Amino acid sequence: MSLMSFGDKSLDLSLPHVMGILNVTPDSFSDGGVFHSLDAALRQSEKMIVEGASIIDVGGESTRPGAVPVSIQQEMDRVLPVIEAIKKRFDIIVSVDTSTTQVIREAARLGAGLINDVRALERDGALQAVAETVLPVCLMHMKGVPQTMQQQPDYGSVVDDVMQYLLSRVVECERVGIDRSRLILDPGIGFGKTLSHNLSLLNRTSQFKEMGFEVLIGLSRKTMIGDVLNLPVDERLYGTMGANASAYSKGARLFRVHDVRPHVEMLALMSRIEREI
Ligand code: 7PJ
Repeated sequence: MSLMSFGDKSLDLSLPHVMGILNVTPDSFSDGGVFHSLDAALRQSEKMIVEGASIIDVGGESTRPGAVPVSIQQEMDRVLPVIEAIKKRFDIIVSVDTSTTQVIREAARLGAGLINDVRALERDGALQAVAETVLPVCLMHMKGVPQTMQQQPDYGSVVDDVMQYLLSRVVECERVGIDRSRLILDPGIGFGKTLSHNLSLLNRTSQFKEMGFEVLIGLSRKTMIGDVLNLPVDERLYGTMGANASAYSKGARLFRVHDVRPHVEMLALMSRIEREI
């Protein structure tokens, strides 16, 4: 057992867990933003819960390459009613995919169980906002900003650079009183990385785990899958599952995906085989 507390619930992170993606942006690239309305968001949440998701990740800011920034008020209006409605209706951990201090505060108040920040709490006040809760936080690495991050990203050694960055954010978290037992690390697949960078990071997933942190991987339907297979976004499920299976075998235990049931079933087999001696 390796229990981590997510607000009012806990997960055993010796087992794999699926985090279902719930985009509440009008421009979400792979689901066309069809879950913009509260009703549709609740239906999609219920589907993912029935399919075995352990966490629903609610995001109101598109961070796809080239996406335009969203105002704080817009993000609050999109995300908070959805979090509140899911917590009222279902017995599930809700994660909030945000970098915005006000959203972190309000989401925590409404019962969110995880703060998922693609900017690793770099925005003003974000560290403090998380420190004022008891929630875990996923620190993701991104090089640059979404508008321009895919324009010739460059590293000395991508694995070392990403590791060093995340460890520097761990130090900042500890400085404000966020214990390292609350931290989850994510190499940030597709965030300021070439295909080769993404593949190297996945190949070395175990290095992040060996630093003593739980690892979350988000690669569902991303460009790297399309680049390897030469397939459009709606045909990337099998590739996504292969890459996530690899990450599982290298120690990742949290998987942020669009397609919940296929991953729950794949990971159930991966996990059973690993545990049978
Ligand atoms: C990630 C994320 C990821 C974490 C997005 C997309 C882009 N959060 N939010 N890790 N990606 N922790 O889903 O294509 O990789 S948004």
